[in-house]
Amino acid sequence: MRRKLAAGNWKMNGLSGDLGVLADLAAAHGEGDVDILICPPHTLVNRAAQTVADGKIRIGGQDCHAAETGAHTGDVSAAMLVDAGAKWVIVGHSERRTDHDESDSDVRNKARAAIDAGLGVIVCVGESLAQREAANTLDIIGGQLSGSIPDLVTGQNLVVAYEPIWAIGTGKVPTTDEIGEVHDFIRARLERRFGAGVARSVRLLYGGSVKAGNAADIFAVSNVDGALVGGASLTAADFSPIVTAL
Ligand code: G2H
Repeated sequence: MRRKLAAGNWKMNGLSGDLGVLADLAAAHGEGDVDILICPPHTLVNRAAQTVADGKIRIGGQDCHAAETGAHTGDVSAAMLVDAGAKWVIVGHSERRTDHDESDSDVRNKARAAIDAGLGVIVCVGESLAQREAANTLDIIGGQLSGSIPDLVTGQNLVVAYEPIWAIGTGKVPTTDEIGEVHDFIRARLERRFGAGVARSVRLLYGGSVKAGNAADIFAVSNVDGALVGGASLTAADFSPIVTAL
């Protein structure tokens, strides 16, 4: 049985004074059966991890470099995230793919480095509006899955997040049928490549304008095991009802 996962992606938001959200979430959901992961900006990873030590909330990074060390000004390695207390890292978010020109093979190398360092990886995939309108969604997702996921994953260290680019931060959300079609496809592709055991265990998250008002409908879709939440993960008031809906 896959455990449900509510993951918050704070993106480039959050100062140390905002970490009270973690205590609020722990107080509200400390005994629940939903895994909670918060991915703050790198500057807060260590302090966030210390804040939730011994609790059930986990802390993750939003990206890592594929190299272990070296002359990469401004970058952070997977080992650095581990050292700071992270357990997971997001790789291949569409904002990284777009803003930093990251290719599938870049994402795959980052994911490999993260797993080698002992992190779990949340690999993001998603189509643009033009690709959906051209009926290319499944081809695009299939290509991203093949290109971005390294061979060494297990059911425990891989999570896949389906985030249609056109739904990110826009308030637009695919229909539940559209989400279900893509999630079923992702599960089938994982089974074809990694076998039924791994595919059955990998958690599939939906991401893109998830809010308290639409979470329950999204979570009722088959093969949706949770959500990767951006804007609505910044406050406990917004995120807590999403956790409860799982
Ligand atoms: C999609 C999501 C979080 P938001 O990027 O990864 O952000 O919930 O703000 O659309």
